[in-house]
Amino acid sequence: MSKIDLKKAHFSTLCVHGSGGVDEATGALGIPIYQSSTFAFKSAKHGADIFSGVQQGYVYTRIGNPTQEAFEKEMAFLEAGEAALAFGSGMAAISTVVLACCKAGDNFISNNTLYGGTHSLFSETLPNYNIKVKEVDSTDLQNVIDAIDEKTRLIYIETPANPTLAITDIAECSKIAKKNQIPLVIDNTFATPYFQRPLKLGADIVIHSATKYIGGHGDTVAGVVIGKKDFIDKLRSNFLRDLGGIISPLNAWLLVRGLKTLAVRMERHQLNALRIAKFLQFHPKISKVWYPGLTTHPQHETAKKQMLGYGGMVSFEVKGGRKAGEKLMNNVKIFTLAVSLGDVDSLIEHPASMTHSTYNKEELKSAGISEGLVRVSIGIEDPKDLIDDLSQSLHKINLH
Ligand code: LCS
Repeated sequence: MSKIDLKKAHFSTLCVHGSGGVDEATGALGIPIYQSSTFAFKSAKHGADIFSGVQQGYVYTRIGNPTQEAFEKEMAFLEAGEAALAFGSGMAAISTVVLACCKAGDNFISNNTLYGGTHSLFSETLPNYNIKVKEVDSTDLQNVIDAIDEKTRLIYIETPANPTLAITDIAECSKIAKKNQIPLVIDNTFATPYFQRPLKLGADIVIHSATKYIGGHGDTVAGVVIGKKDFIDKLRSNFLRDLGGIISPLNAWLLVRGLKTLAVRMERHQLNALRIAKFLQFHPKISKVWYPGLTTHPQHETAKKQMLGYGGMVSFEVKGGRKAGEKLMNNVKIFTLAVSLGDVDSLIEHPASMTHSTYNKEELKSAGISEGLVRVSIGIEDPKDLIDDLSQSLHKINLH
């Protein structure tokens, strides 16, 4: 039990202490990994009472587990939500939320620049069940308004978007959602609650791929949903129970550990990313840089209004297009050529052929993902070493 009044604690304190205090039974400082699939009932009546909801208690790890609960409790605090529910991946979280909100015949709206897996779920898998998506450019909210009809059940926005870092105005979008009584979901993976709290801006549900900054160390795949208690209870007791996309106790424990350093990691990611974005912006072999913290970013003003910082993701175009980009990716030494993001290690990848290969040519074009676009996830290494690494690799590109 924690002696701290967590409702009054500030963000960094919540990162360290938000999952609970010292274990009462053993004095263990950290939450134990409750690696158990099932939980014993004290009597037949006790078991029946838990099943019928008369008593609270653990039953089976697909429905709940103390280690998962510690992570969920902490994420609810950090996102300023009532409750949270952990999943085995970001995709499990996203698919479960959409299925909880939409049924056959319904549609939902999303932005048109999404993680490739999310785009594939929305545009290929869900239509097979007669749930249709309308992907629109939500940097202009008139497109969202125009797309709403009587069958629209959800607005789903990734902001900043993967990989172009396009920003949607959350507060304005929430006004549209509220007027039409449609829940607004924000994928907050890129910003993390350290830099952006969508629920405070009027969103109803927040989703994370916890694989990224929440875990932070590239050793866990996980997802989490934060929102109103009624919605989270329904998600757990109906949809997670039936669809089964749960997180393991070990992975929940890794996330609790990762969260302890979220605030300090995000500060360093941002510091490094801004330096690298500025270095790239003035490099003669780079034609364009996307980073919400640069005044040249098309939605910089919206980012400034709704974010407390701009995060650790940078995308850019190398002069010489795809071939030059490949040369850059093949010659870096500190950056690892790999997908995923948000790790302490710096990563580099090519969205059009990797994370966003689920987009066809027209979709890539409308999402603003060119063949020459390179995405970097800036880690917490020394910024000078990272700049030197990009510099030596860019030097190897011959534009003539
Ligand atoms: N949302 C965003 C914004 C993402 O970037 C990803 C994964 C997901 C959801 C899905 O989460 P997962 O199931 O992987 O935990 N993004 C990836 C990326 O850019 N590279 O590899 C995965």
